[in-house]
Amino acid sequence: MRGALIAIEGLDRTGKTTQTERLLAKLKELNITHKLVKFPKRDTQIGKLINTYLTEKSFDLNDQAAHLLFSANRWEVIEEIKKDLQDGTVVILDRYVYSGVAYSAAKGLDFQWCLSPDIGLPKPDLTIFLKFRQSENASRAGFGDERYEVAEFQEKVKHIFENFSTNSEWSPLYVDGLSIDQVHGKIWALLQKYLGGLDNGLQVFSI
Ligand code: FDM
Repeated sequence: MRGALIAIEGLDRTGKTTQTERLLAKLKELNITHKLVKFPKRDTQIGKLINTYLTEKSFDLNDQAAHLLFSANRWEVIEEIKKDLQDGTVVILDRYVYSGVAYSAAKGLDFQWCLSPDIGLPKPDLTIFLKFRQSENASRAGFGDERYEVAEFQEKVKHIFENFSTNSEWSPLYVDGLSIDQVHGKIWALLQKYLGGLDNGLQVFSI
């Protein structure tokens, strides 16, 4: 039996990181072998460049080059993730291919072009997409610190994320008006059937 690949996606400040932390604490409490990979993974060579790009406005890259770096950042760690899955570890991804496509396509790059470098990467068994009915995330604490945290841009990203809503593994979760505990409860309920190990192979992203 292999471990499940679970992605948590969402716009900035939808509570993704808080929820991921809650989820990890619960998995630990239940002794379920698990691992978190947060993309961009900022501690690799490529990840360091991405971090500079995101935090220093003077570090200019064209949109295509930036996009390919984000994808390369996934490819550089994918073998390790696959090995963990084979060993039965549940791997939680905080952002993945969907963020990659949505943020770059929101800048005006072609959607299919954006997906191309990620073709062949494993598809999550479940993707939980945290979202607001209203564009409430712009008012949340900390918003505006990094390159992409501009309300108008976030609206575009949100719109492009919706292209994935017909994917079979996609589970949108509205967080408006819900407490951290309530959102956690919903995430936990969605995860149940993936925690005991899976015997099917991993699917991959394709055009
Ligand atoms: N982001 C993230 C991208 O533009 N492309 C990607 O492939 C990924 C994984 O990086 F604004 C953007 C999304 C976000 C920024 O992400 C940093 P975190 O989750 O805020 O660290």
